[in-house]
Amino acid sequence: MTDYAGALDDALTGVKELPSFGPGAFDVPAAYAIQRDLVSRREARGEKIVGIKLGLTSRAKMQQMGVDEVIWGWLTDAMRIADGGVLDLAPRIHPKVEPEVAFLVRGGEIAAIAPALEVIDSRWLDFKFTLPEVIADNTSAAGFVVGNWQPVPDGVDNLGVLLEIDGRVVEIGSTAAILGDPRRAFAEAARLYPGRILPDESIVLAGAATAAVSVQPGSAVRVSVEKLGAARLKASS
Ligand code: OOG
Ligand code: MG
Repeated sequence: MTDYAGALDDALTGVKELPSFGPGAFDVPAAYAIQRDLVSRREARGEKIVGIKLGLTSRAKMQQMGVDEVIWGWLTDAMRIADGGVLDLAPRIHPKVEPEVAFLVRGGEIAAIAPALEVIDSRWLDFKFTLPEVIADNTSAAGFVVGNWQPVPDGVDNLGVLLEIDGRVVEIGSTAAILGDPRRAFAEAARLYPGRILPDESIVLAGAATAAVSVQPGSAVRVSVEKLGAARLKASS
């Protein structure tokens, strides 16, 4: 049997793309088992799980990626980039950024919200994959930035979202794009999480509000979410 987790881990650590195996190679339950195996390899290298991310919670992303189901993956401490910090492009294949919101978990509930940026970097060739393949690849997770945590303001279901690169607006959206309300993404995360109890201090990324945009060397990336503020990163040159 093909060692899919090994092949994906080699693609990750070797910074090389893996061609899709095509439809029917493995199904969604098998994909989550491969994902778990892949992330266990990262844990064996010392990474700690700090939360989970949802993917394909917006129509823009479903259309961009050609798949139509909410998916989820793991976030580790090694993926975190400080707000305003540097995204090292050396270990990346073809990174893209997307605007998100993040939730902080306490007592199984939303304790705080923050504007966030996700860096995705599919290990699949040209970002082309089947639904099980993107799940197996830990839903393309590669990095994330969380802005300032704050109490959830009234009404987060229709906040304006801007993605800017080098001061130019490249994507405009609304938090309404995230399952109608990003809090719904949080409920989905709690439903999907093994055992259904998200540990305290977990971070949940709700999913992108717009399509993702490629990152170029030296680019300054900023996401701003109405009422919540901004989160930033700078790509290495
Ligand atoms: C899959 C990851 C999707 C999102 O926010 O929708 C995702 C991909 O687009 O490669 O993170
Ligand atoms: Mg995302």
